[in-house]
Amino acid sequence: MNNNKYELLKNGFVDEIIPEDIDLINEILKLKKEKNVSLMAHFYQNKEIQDIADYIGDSLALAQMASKTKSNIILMAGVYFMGETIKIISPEKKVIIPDKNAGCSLADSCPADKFNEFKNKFPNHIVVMYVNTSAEIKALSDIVVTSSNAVDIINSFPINQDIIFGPDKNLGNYINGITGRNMILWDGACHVHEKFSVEKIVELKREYPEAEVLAHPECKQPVLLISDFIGSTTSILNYSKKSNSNFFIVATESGILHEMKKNSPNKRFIPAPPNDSTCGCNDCEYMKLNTLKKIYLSLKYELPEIKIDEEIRKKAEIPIKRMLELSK
Ligand code: CIZ
Repeated sequence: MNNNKYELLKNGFVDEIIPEDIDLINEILKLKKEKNVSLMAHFYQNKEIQDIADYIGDSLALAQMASKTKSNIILMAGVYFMGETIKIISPEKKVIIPDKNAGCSLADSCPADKFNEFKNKFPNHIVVMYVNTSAEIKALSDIVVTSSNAVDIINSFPINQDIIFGPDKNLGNYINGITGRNMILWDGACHVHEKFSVEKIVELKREYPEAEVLAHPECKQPVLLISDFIGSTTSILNYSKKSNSNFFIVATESGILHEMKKNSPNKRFIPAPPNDSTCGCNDCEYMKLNTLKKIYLSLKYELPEIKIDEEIRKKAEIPIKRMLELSK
């Protein structure tokens, strides 16, 4: 077996032939215990990953959990910026991810050099950045927000405070509408949330008039306008538990449906369809790069590990800690 780190990670994840009859779940649980690892899984992961995680949640809840856990190693099953966020606030911990290629179209839509030029045009504005960004972008920000706390955090600033918000223009527009602000928006978007088809959702509503449409604020405005409830993954989940309705059309990444069904087994959930698919659901291909096999090998070799330049990490920690402080 070749244990050279470069060889193991040639493709951004550990690739090794494993016996066909291996019980991956059992092996993962054993390694997790032996090495005292916390396995964190985002709501958008495949259900078999969610089912073996120590914690499942949105990026805010996972970052909060990670800073409290006693484990020395955290395996973040999500996308790269989520692992980076955990490493920024818990630098003493080893943070590993199953596949380094699990990126985020939204984070990629905001490169640090271009954003810095943009920011310099508005010297009197504070920079409020959505968590879906690189460590370099967080280092250029005054405060980080997630979709769970964005409205409250922005409302905590005086109404005349000038704000740059990024990278998601749909979320930014939605927050501008709710808070009565006129934040300057970076022109970025999430390729999953942008794709929901308002026509197909309306068709479904015609077929099932009793169904409520639940949408994430990263969706485009026409989808938000026909929704019964708009919120972060956690808010959508909580809404579906409390609502008197028994039927929901869900306009966010379809991984969240697993937790929704677990919490409300007698209710019906269907994914809102995107405009370019026949399968009728909307998956993030980056989130879905994580597999049980990659998790097993990642735990075995403690690779790939997230490393961040210390100067950038220290700068990026300030706006995240500000957010965590305001979200207690
Ligand atoms: O912040 C997160 O975890 C994401 C990407 C979405 C949400 O609404 O929870």
